Amino acid sequence: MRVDIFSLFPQVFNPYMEVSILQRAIQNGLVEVYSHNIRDWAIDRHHTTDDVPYGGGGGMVMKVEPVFAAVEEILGIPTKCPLILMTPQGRLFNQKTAYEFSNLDHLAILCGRYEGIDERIRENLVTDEISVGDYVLTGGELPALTVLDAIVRLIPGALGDPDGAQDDSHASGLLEYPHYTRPPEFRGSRVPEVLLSGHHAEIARWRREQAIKRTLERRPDLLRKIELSDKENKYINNLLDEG
Ligand code: JBZ
Repeated sequence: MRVDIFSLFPQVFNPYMEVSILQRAIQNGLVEVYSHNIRDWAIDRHHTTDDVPYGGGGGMVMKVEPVFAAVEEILGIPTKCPLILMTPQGRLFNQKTAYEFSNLDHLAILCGRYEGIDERIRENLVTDEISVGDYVLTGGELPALTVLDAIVRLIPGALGDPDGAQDDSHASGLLEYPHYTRPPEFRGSRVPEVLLSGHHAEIARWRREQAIKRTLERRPDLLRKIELSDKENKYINNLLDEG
């Protein structure tokens, strides 16, 4: 997979790409990531990438020409690969979208800055608009890294573990069960006995129940989106009856 990122701060991607899963995936040739500085395509003497809004008002607007020039030079005309704009106006990113993007051979991400981008970039260049959440950020760079991380770890072989991402929170639609490692007791607080029992079927059942319980307590909205067995639904009803 190839990912091209267009940004006014392309250097912020490097440190993260030099660590963790992303670094290994790049080293193993599973993904190539290129970050491009939009300013390199600003042709005026001051390399201007923003301008005042038509109609007045505060703030600056990202100019259309440098973005078009950058994207067209790197991706070609017409651009063949999806170009995702990171914007608070986009649809919310989730694991389903991460799976969809991870199946692409080539993906491009445009990071907004300033108060906004010239609407013609949206209308004529961008194919998809994504937000990572309902909070205020300064630019699309951190959202782009978030999306990149979520996608790359889904590429087969990106995680060392052959079971890959299947147990992760949200992969099953449930939050994860509680984890413990040694020692078995710490300041009087014990690891649940079932995990020390070596009884694999019991452990699997306990974990599934804990995942359901935790999701019910913290993210009941997620439970409405997934299919549970009759037994699991009974377990939920029991939890609800207990109050
Ligand atoms: C995003 C000005 O550029 C921005 C500002 C906020 C912002 C993004 C880009 S992308 N928030 C999000 O994903 O929620």
